[in-house]
Amino acid sequence: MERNKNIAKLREGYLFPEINRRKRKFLENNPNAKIISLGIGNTTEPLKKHITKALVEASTDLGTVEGYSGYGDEQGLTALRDRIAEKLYGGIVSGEEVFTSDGAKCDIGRLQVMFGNDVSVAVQDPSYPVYVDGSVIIGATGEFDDSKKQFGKMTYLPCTPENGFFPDLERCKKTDVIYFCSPNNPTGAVSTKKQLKELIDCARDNKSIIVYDAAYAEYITDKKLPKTIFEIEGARDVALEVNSFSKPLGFTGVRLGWTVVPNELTYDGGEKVIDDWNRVTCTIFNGASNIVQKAALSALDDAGLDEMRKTVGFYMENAAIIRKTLKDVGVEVYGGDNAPYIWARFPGRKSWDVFEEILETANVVTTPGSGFGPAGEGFLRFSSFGHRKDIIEACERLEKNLG
Ligand code: PL4
Repeated sequence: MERNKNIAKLREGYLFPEINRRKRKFLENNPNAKIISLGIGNTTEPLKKHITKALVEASTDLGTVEGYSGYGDEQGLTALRDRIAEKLYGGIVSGEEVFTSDGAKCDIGRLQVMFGNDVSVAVQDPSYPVYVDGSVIIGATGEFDDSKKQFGKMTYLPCTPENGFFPDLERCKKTDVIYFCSPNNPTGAVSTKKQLKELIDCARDNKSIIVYDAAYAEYITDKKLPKTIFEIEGARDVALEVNSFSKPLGFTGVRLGWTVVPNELTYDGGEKVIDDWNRVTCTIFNGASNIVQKAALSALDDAGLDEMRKTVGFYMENAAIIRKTLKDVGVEVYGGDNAPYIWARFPGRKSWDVFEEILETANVVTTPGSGFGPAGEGFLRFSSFGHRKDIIEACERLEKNLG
C-alpha cells in the first residue's frame, strides 16, 4: 500500500526525539561529557509516600478475588471523575463531564480524530508541537510553506514579548478549532481572566471550539490567574479542557490525564460534543489503568493534595534558580513564575545554533524555540524539571559560559 501522504509532510523528526538524537550524537563524539538536561519537560523526583502507598495497595488488590477488576468504564472510574470535578474544579464542572485517560497528549490525538480533517485550525505560535503535528497527520493543515516555515492551511497566532504573549484574535476569526495552552508551553506565560474572556467571546462570535490545554494549571500560584478556562463566564459554551497529572504529581511515566467536555458545548448543527467524545472514547480507547485511577483518588485527598503542592513547589524553586541565573548574565527571560518553563531570548541568533553552542560549551541540553513554531525562532526553552544538584550545576555552567 502507499504511505499516508500526510506523514510525509511532517517536518524533520518530532521535536523531542530530535533533541535526544542530537544529545546522543554529541555524546558519541564526547563520551566523557556530563550532560545535564533542561530540555524535555520530564519529571525527575520520586513519587511521594502517600501516592506510592496508594499505587502499591491498588496493585495488591488486583491479586485478590475481591479486589480484582478487568476493563473499567472507558470514561473512567466514577469516583475519580467526581473527585477531579470537586477538588480540582471546585464543582464548576460535573464528574460526568470529566473523562479520565492515559494522558493529555493522547487525548489531544483522539480529539483530532474526533474533529476530523475537514476543519480549520489555529494554534498559538510558539506552541506544544502535538497540536500542529497531530493535525498534519490527520490531514488538516495543507502543505508546508518553507518560506514562512509554517503549514498553509493552519492559522498561527504569534505570542511574543511584544504582545504580552497573548495573540491578536482577529487572526483566528475563521477557525473551527483553536488550541490554547495556559500556563503556556513553551513561553511560561499565563493568560489573565480578561484575556480568556476575549478568547471565549471570539470563539462564541465565530462558532469556534477552544481546546484548552491546562496541563500546567497546578503551577499557577498567583491567585488572580485562572487555573481553568471554566472559571470564565461563557466558557462552557465554547471550550473543552485537557489536563494531566503528569507534571503536578510526577505521573509522566505512570500516565493519567483527563478531558472535561461541558454538556453545553455543541457543534453548529446543535449536536453535543460530549456525545461524540463519549463515542470516540468508547471506540478507540479502553480506559485508563485501574491501578493508577484508584491511586489517583488518594492524590486528591488532603494528604495527596499536600504532596502535590510540595512537588510543584520543588520544581518552581528550580525555575526561580534558572530564571535568576539567566537574568544575572543578561539574558532576556520570560515565564518561570507560574509555570515550570523559562523562555529565553537570544536576539539575532537561530535557536538551534544557540542550542548547539550551549550543548558544546556548558554540556546543557535545552529546547530550541523554533521547534515550537516560527515565532519561537531566536528563543530557547529551559525546563525546571531536574534534581536540585543538577539544576545548580547547570546554572553554574551557564553562568560561566553565557556570562
Ligand atoms: C515530551 C502543554 C513536555 N514525549 O503527559 P501528558 O500526555 O499528560 O501531557 C503531555 C503534555 C500535554 N500538554 C502540554 C505539554 O507540555 C505536555 C508535555 N510536554 C514538554 O517538554 O513539552 C513533554 C514532551 C513528550 C511529548 O511529546 O509530550
